[in-house]
Amino acid sequence: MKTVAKLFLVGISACLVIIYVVTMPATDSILITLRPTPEPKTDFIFPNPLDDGDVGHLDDNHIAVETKLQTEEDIYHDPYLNVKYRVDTSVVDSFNVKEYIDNAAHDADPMKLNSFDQNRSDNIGAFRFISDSRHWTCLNHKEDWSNLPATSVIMTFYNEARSALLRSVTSVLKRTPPHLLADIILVDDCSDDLDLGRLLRGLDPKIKVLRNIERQGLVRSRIYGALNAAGPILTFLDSHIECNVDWIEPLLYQLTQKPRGIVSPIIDPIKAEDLTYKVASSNIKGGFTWALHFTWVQLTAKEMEGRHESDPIVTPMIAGGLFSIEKEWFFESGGYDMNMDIWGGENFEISFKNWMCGGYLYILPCSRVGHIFRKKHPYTFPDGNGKTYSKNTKLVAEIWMDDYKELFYHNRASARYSEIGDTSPRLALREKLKCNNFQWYLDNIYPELEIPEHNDVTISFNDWCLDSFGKTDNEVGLYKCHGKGGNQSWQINKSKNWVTQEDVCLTVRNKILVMHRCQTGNMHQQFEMDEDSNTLYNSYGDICVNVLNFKSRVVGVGACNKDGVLTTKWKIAKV
Ligand code: LR7
Ligand code: MN
Repeated sequence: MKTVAKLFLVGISACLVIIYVVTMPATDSILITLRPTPEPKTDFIFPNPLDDGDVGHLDDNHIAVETKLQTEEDIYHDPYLNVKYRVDTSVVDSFNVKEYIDNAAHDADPMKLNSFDQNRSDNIGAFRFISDSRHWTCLNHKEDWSNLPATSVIMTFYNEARSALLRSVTSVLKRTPPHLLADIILVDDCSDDLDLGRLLRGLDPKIKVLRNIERQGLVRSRIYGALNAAGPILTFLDSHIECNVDWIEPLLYQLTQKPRGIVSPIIDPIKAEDLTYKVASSNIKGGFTWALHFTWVQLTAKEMEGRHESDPIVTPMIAGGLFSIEKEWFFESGGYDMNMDIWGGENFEISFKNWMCGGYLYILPCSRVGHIFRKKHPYTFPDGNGKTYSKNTKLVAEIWMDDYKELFYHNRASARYSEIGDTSPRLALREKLKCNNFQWYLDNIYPELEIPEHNDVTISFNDWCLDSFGKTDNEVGLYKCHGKGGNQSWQINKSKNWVTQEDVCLTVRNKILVMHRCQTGNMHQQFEMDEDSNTLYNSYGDICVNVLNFKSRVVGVGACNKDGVLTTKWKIAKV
């Protein structure tokens, strides 16, 4: 492990970094007086992070002890603390919460800088009480927690809202037993605000603040943090989270039982619009699409059989931001792929690698951490978001997915042209760790993942091809066949009757055709190719895809008169 760590050190030294190490004297503690526990509430709603909708109701078995914060008024008139900032600043000796938060950059639009409501975040302040979202049986755990290893907590951040970062750190300090917390490594990924990270040294002597003098992205920042971590366990967290009660013990305990692997808490959603803390279902796991998009998926019927809500969830993927791993295994298994920039992709590589190379991934429902889910990135990507994501996921496909990389390219055509540099060191790692192949992963870890046929085709009429023009929710039309695939290349999914490009489906909308996100069961997206008559049929409307006006290249749906002239006969050909 030492040589691997050294290799990383050599790599990271190229990234030019400055280290601020804590020299603050020990402050007593930042504990504040606990308020009395309100009566449990039973009307919490499960949000499904997959679609941000509510998919069920929390039953009486969950320990919900938080009053819901709904409106601005609720925040100001919190019955337990009648101050703007909900932390007793007098007990944080060297740290002035109000000054720290007030001196952050703000915009007139509170959603602008962070893609979540910064004012509400500021008003909550350094700490708040949140629903204890665990199932009640988690309280009766049988594991012996008396001899657990300590963890280092690593948080990297770029232009995070001060109040959110502060609350993330405070929740770690207050909800982690001190003997289980080796240190907190904050890696400032070259944020504009120099004080954002470094002032937090004043919070607690366990905090180390490192700062990149050039933005590196979360992968290289996390490695840098890991190299400076003192504990035998590494716990990575995003910088806008709130740890819940007893969050760390189940993670650490599991790693003592089975050291080579990765454990994640259930990630409870904190809503970006109002910062309310929601309770996530414990019956979902991480999955992905062939375009390498992370998704949440329901556990299969087989997995649900005899399942208890507090049982570990065996997951094909982790979301990526919140997990614990033994430091030794993290480095032995190659850390992260240092070629990945800014954001995205690293969760695929660490997930595939762990399963394929002798590790495992569990989500532990008795460990809960809240995370602010937002709808868009608040920050810029130096090379653009799409290009960066293509590059990072292409590294995953080329290194870990064997021939299945072709499926990835079919679904993310732009990645074919991404420059990814030399993959040989990572391929050598795969050799060295004697990893199973991707087929093994699919068969054993994610057998229910549908494997679409490779059937890139053009759908044409008199040398004019059906063309999506590369846009979603926009009219599909005809364009002279150019033979280059791209927006004229279609996949026909025979089991779902979808006609797709990447993750979007040909969809009937008001008699015309558009591309729209594929939705299982959406009848407007189901087409059958009638091979005798060469018509494209939508059984729901009993209608066919027709050229409506050849002159203006308008395509839509209309009558199916399969023998007559009304219905367009399409030619399907391999690209
Ligand atoms: O250049 C950057 N440098 C950074 O240090 C860009 C980001 N970051 C930091 C950032 O401040 C944050 O703390 O990296 C962290 C993750 O960035 P987010 O919060 O913008 O990402 P996310 O929550 O949208 O994305 C999820 O997927 C990412 C893929 O690269 C990472 O794995 C995130 O950690 C991950 N977050 C979670 O798993 C939380 C649950 C979300 C889901 C699903
Ligand atoms: Mn995040």
